[in-house]
Amino acid sequence: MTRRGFLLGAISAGASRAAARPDLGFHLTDVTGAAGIDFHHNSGAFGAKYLPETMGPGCAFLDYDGDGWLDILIVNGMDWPGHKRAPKGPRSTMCLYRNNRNGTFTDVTERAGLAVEMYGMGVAIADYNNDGFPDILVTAVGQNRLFQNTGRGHFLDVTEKAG
Ligand SMILES: [Ca+2]
Ligand SMILES: [Ca+2]
Repeated sequence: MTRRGFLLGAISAGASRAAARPDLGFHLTDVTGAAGIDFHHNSGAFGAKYLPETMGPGCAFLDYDGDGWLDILIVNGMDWPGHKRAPKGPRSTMCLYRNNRNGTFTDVTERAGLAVEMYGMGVAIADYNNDGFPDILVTAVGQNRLFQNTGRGHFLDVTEKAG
């Protein structure tokens, strides 16, 4: 069998499986852009093929401002040291999107104090200091970071203070 024949067969088999999918009773529509989410993951990839580059960023739903509506936090990576793509370009940081309660979100990363550049990988949300406001732990290549929710729409990096 030639490579072309193999590929055509694989494509044909995939199309047959797609056509045979049962009706699940619902349909999903991509509303990312319409909802105001404009996030670009920076894996820092430049050709060395480091393992962290192969993984997507972590994401969490949390109600950081306590209004009863879930907000979205998406973790980001960054350029590797010595391989900055655009030396004076925008930094890649995690993004916090506040729920506008109408199906859209607003990027509040800067005002929330979360425009911090790090090679983030995952995220956990918990109220570590039991004040009623969810806090953020970002796992990263290098130092993990703990951000304490002040309850006033802002977070403080308390990594060192927390030990
Ligand atoms: Ca909220
Ligand atoms: Ca808290």
